[in-house]
Amino acid sequence: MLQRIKWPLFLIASLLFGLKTYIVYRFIFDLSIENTMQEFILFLNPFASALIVFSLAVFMKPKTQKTFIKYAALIGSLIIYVNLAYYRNFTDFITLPSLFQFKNFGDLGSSASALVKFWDIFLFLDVIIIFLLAWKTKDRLVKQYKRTGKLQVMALACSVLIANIVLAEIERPNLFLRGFDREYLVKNVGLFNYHIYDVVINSKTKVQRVLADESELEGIEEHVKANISSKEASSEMFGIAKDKNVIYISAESLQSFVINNTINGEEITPFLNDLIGDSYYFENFYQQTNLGKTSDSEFIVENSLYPLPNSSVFFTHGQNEYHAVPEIIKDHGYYSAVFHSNNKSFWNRDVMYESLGYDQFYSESFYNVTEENTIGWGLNDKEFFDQSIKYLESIPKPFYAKFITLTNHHPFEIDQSLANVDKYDSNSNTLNNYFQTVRYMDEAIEGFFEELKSSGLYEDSIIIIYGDHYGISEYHNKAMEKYLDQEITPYDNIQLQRVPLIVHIPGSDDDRTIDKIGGQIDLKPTVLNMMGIENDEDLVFGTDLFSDDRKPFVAFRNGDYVSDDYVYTEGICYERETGNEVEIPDGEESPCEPLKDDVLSELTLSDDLIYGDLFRFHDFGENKTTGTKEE
Ligand code: GP9
Ligand code: MN
Repeated sequence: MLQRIKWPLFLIASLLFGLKTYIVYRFIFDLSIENTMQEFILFLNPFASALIVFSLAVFMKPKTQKTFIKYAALIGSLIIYVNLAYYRNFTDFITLPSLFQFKNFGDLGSSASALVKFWDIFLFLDVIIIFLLAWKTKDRLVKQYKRTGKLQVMALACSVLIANIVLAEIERPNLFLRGFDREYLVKNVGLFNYHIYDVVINSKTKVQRVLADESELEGIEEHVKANISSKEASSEMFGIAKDKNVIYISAESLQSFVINNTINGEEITPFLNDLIGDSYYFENFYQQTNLGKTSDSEFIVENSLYPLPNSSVFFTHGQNEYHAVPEIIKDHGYYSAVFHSNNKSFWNRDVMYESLGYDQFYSESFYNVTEENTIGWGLNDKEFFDQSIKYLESIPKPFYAKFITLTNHHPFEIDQSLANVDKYDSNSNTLNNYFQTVRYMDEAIEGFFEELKSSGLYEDSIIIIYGDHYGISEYHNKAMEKYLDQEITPYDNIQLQRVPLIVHIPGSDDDRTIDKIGGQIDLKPTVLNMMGIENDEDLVFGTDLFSDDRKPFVAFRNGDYVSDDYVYTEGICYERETGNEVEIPDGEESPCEPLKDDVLSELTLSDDLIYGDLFRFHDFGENKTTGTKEE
């Protein structure tokens, strides 16, 4: 029978190994496949990787080819297998840094029986066949390739790989830039390309870190001292939330334009509108995220640093030293937890949350997620809050808890039986759908408030709700113009970056709508001040939103900014109040000019801090986090 086999060994190995890898992805790893395109990419990528590696054999002498193919198959299989053992324990893929965390392998060792199964031997079936073929067929399946033969083989391998990458990029735009999730990477480009990506990203990060030294910190410390920590925090709000639970709700894709607005005469967010009447509401509060979307908003809010320009900082700098709120408040007796029913490795959260000092992450595996209670990306928000309450009740008090909603996520599709407002009617399905999922989230948050009240947690808590980033991108401006019944200029694009910020303090009757400008970067100093935790030696780029002594601008990642008087975007200076372009007489400087450099230098300082992992050198003073303001 062996006599009948005529295909070259590298091709047979590619097919066998590719097929095995596909079977492992599809049936052994728990990768979620949502559509046929994803299914196809998952099928294609194992063959793409296998072909690229095994076809290198054509550049070798026949004898060496056999050795190369055999050991490439063996090593490749071992890589898959070690990942599988790791995955069985951590439901995640190996990262370069995790290889150096020996505690992980300790964990693996203690449960070896659960990780290694008898039938795993079948995962090496392809290797066994390849070894047998190499042995039994003598040199029949290997030959010396001519130049054109080599080129043809490589062209085939590269085309399959390119097809794979192009399809992956279509399925997940900016996959490599943003990283997203190890599961996404493996699903789209395969385990081996994921490992290459991981090694490149981590090496780049490590090199930057090694090259950085303490001296770089000076400029940053000076800037922060001169421009930020010298500002007075609000004395009126200082300590108002001392020893209270702090509950954050990160409201997915919630933009300010829906607040107090209607769709076909119906309020879109009736609950939030009511709540605003009983809370501090910041109506000129801007989202400042970049490629990392939700994770960027989390990063900004917890650290008061800017997101990175070219990557998701959660993904590329998840193991830096930070001085985030969860860590700071630990010394004040706080327990911290995040609640988010998505895969824990999405945005590298499982790694980053440790660096931020979170005590507990209630990710998808803590929830009962079924087809019936899923909307779009995962567990629907109502179930999410429902199922979270028992965990919230059980954690130590006072706590700092962050809830990240999911239902109001692009493409905002919802079963019509669950929709309590109409769809909009425009050329954009995204905008048309948006109102329904926003309403759903509004109802879910309302339900959560009720549950907080009935569990008795409400009175001892302050609740902060903010929109994480835009939901409707500029791409949908035509439809937006129709909905808002106005032309959308670059100025309006900036104004549409406003997201609601609601600070609700149960029992307080000093509630108002505040029109001062502010951004996500300001939340850390604001909240710490409310908690009565002084923060003088910290390195932050935001100032207390309740204070009148504030930094004069809200910066966006691309250098655009908003100040009290102006909105600067696309190189144009607008009056903030009117949205009119500022007329600049010939020879005079634009009034937007002076702040432009301040904005850029602040962004650069924040980047340097992250790239160099400079917090490791910063001296937080004697009372690193325990200082309390003198009365
Ligand atoms: C994913 C959720 C949504 O876990 O936070 O992420 P996004 O796509 O908005 O960044
Ligand atoms: Mn989001």
